[in-house]
Amino acid sequence: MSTPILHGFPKSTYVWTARAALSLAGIEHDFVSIMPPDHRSASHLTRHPFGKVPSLTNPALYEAAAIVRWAHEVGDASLFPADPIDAARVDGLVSCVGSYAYRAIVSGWLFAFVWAKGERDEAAYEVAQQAIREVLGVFEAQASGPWLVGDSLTAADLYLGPLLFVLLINDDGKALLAEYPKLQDLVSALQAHDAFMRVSYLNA
Ligand SMILES: N[C@@H](CCC(=O)N[C@@H](CS)C(=O)NCC(=O)O)C(=O)O
Repeated sequence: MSTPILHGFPKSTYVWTARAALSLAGIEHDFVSIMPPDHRSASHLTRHPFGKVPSLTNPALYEAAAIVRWAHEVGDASLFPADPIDAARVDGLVSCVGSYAYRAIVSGWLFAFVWAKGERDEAAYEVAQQAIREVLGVFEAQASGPWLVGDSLTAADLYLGPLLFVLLINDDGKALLAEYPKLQDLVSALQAHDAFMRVSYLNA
């Protein structure tokens, strides 16, 4: 089989998730960096019809979930627990990252405030921080520690982990994370995981 090629923004959390799944599974891949607005180009739309990243070629797959699932099925790492209920819990947490955590941390905090220019609306910033607390509190309550489900790394950790690293960008984010000891332990466990860190957006 030809070498898989992953296309994406170097700093994307979802790209890190997908690359981490390949890396943990022992699937060598090439990474092709694309930057906005190229994710809307005709050539990228052939790879991802909704103009998002990540996408993979060899085999052609789009959406992080598809890439993570393929890595789990064909690679060396088990990213979903064998127990059906635990596997379903992983799916639930992955869905929560896409539906709630990404919005709170990336759209509602990083883009809206940390990277935004101009004077900050402090009341709105506090609301944004509170939205992160609401999401992280749910993950903290459910986490086994250090991993989210069970006693080993799963796809759920590969999804939430890159978002937790976003919080390390400044002191406010670090203070938020410090409120959640099990999630801090998750970050430490991931920091010690070579296959995860090797494809980190921190290296991009
Ligand atoms: N549902 C997608 C979401 C991926 C996603 O939102 N990627 C962001 C970068 S982190 C993106 O492509 N943003 C470009 C845009 O929304 O225009 C997945 O799970 O792969």
